[in-house]
Amino acid sequence: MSKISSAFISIGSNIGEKYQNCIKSMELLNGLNSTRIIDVSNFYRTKPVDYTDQDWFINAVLKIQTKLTSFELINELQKIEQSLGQFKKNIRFGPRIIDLDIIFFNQDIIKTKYLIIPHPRMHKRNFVLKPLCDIEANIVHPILGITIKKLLKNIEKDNNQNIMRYKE
Ligand code: PH2
Ligand code: MG
Ligand code: MG
Repeated sequence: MSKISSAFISIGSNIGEKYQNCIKSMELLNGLNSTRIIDVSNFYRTKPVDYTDQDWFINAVLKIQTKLTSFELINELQKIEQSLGQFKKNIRFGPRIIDLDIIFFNQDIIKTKYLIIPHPRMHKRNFVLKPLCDIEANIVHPILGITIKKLLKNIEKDNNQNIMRYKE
């Protein structure tokens, strides 16, 4: 029997039918034999961070249960991105049809060239912390040792990171 792991996935889109791109990626993820989506945050319209000369994003966070390892999971996520037309682009942090990032995988800490978990910028990003808080505000960041609720509070003074509820 393979071990069942819990993971949190951040989803984002800022090209084309952004909300529909998110929904399609969720259907593909939930369609894997190995993986079930067990919770979905609210959806948000968010101002771009890091690379600001691009359209606003739709962002959300999913909680999944999976029989995959973290490395198998990132491969599946990349296949889903590609099936929606998203390939590696030149602009770092630039526009994308769909972006599926592993935020947490159990309480694992992984640092390889290919995969870093927890996601190395998640603790600074409103568009990850806010939806993550909708699902599980008391989960503890395995490296920083503080809750998501606290991390969100730490950056909420940063008004530059605009985020608002999105309803279809
Ligand atoms: N993703 C990025 C860079 N900047 N900004 C917002 N608001 N939402 C994102 O998902 C996002 C971003 C690179 O993955
Ligand atoms: Mg990303
Ligand atoms: Mg990514």
